[in-house]
Amino acid sequence: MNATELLTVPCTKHSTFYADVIKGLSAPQKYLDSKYFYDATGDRLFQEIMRCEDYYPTRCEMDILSNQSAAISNVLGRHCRSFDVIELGAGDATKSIHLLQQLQQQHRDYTYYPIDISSNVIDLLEHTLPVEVPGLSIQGLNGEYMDMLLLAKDLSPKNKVVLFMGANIGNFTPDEALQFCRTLRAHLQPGDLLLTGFDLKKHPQVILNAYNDRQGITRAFNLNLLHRINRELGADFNTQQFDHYPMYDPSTGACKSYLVSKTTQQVHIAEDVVIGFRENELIYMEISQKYSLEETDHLAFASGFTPVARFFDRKKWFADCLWKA
Ligand code: AVI
Repeated sequence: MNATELLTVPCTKHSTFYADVIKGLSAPQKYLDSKYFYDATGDRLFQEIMRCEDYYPTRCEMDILSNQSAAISNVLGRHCRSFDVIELGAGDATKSIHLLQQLQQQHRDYTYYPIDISSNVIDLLEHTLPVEVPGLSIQGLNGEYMDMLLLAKDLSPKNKVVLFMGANIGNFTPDEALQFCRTLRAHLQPGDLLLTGFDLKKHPQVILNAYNDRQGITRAFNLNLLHRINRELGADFNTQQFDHYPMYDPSTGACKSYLVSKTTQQVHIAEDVVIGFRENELIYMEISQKYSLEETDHLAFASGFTPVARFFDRKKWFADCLWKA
């Protein structure tokens, strides 16, 4: 290794990823933070999940946006005369593009501010969206949601329509979701609007199947985090010694994914940390919280918003809820 290489080798032990992994795997109930699912392989697997038959939320929300964008933009216009659109975690904007196109057709004068933690995502959106939505004014914001919201407020005094789609709110526990919505409300002006995608409570088997798809993609998605720890933190997880175990509790709406250690085993991380697993010991991986409509309204009021409209897919499995600050 030469001097230049030495400078470019990431110091894993000082990374937040390392600290979070060690903290999670040393807790009495072991856990890993689901935000770490999304490395390059995780992104690809998540794209596959969204296309797979058993995982319905993406198709449901696409049904709403592709068929009801005209209705959504009319309601936005009724509640707010002039606004900019901000999207939290814009990704590839495949759903929101329908709304952006509709707003263009209605000659609304707005700027679209996609916010994403990935600069690649922002670069791609800035290049591709103006082609797909001719005339679109777009300014990507690369960073944390709340910091970028403040920046967008500085960039333009207009009211904001904030999009938080894709059932991402479900990856918070109900308490975290309340805290998140309260913080969001504190960053908005009276009259701003928030459109949030909620996956609704439905037949428990349908929900469980979505997180235990027959092709095993969700299983691979969960196990990929162990592979990622091996790759990036020099660990030696044997992923064949872990099972994917999702469970859904219809009484609380919590769908939780775990990995189960199939045997008593030890895993080494970054050479000097040893994590012991008992047979059948769990690693808590992710929550995907499901909501009733009453619960979405309750969340709105408890965080200082007023619910103003809801848009459903044909099956009424998913709701995009519009709240006013
Ligand atoms: C990103 N998020 C809304 C997905 C969900 O449904 O909770 C992540 C996911 N995990 C497994 N499948 C999909």
